Amino acid sequence: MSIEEFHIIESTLREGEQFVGASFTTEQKVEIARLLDAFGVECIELTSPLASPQSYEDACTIAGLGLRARILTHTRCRIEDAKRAIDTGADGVDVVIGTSSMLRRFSHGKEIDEITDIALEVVSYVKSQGVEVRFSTEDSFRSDPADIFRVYEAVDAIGVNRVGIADTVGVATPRQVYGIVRDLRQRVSCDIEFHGHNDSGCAIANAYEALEAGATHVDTSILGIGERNGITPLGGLIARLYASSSASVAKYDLPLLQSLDSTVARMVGVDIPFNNYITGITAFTHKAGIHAKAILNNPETYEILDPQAFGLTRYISIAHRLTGWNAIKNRADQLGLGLNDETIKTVTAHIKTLADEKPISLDDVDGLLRRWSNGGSRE
Ligand code: HCA
Ligand code: CU
Repeated sequence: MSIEEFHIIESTLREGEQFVGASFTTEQKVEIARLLDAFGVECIELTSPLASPQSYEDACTIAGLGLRARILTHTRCRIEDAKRAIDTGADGVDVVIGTSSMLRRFSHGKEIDEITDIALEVVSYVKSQGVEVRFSTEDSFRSDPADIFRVYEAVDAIGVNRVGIADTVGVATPRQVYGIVRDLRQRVSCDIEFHGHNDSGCAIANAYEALEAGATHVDTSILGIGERNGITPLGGLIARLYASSSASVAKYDLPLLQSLDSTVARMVGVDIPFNNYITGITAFTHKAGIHAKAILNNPETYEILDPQAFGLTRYISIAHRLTGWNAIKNRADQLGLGLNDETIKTVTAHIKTLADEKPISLDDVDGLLRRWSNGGSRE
């Protein structure tokens, strides 16, 4: 299966609403949904319409916006829930049930046979209403693979649109994800979705491995927001996919990532992390002299992501002790100062000495360069 064929299920309006700082108003949900649609995600997942009366109203509103993206609701695997979800007018219902021994014991108390019966009942009901249906098992990686494969095969046999594997607790490694999705790919003919939490920092790698193993859909949220420290971030997944094949993400309006990240950061009251994929303030900043020199010659030396593709620009930091004369020369040229290489090297040495004494700014560097160009010196 080619990794070019994936679909993003953007769950900021479902998993993201489970982030502790998130409490979106209707207007905010509509703004996020429209932005995601403009970006080009294939599906938008919404909070269960049973969560609250407003959640139901908002699901109806978003389903009625006429967006290009498919609108999916998310519910427990129960007929009453599925009915209410269908009432919203959404394109699909994503149902989920816990299959790990822990969830079976401490959550719903059901055995696998019973879970299979319920799954079959709910899947066939949603299908009979002409609506798309996905069946997923919560905590898939702490479930017995034989158990979950049995349920997946049963719902596949009656025509479920998609089955989902969920790393609910962020415990899975990329190799485990690859293994389970590859095995599942051989057992079912329907689409396969992966949903991965980021507790141990593997959410992007796990989503990527799921796609490599034949998954067709991956769940994301903006900035990765969700329960605890969240899930696969949209921007991080895009960075990973772009790094392997920029053509694979050409279907998305990449410069919109910046507005998606900053809009949601503002709404949930956080800053975009400085080291965030693509939109972090330092994502395209280069510092050491050796890096700066190479970047000035050819940005691909130290960049696998082209900032321009995301509507962003790179920045070369030169006011510090690690600076190099090529970067200083480039700055002198920017300022229109015709300094020869020898002088540039002398100024660079002064900058390094000065930076050893105290933090310096670009203004300090510019001042030094100007003084030298006027025939002066450091003093
Ligand atoms: C939840 C759990 C979930 C569901 C994932 C899915 C998880 O409902 O909060 O529907 O595939 O991580 O298991 O987000
Ligand atoms: Cu989750």
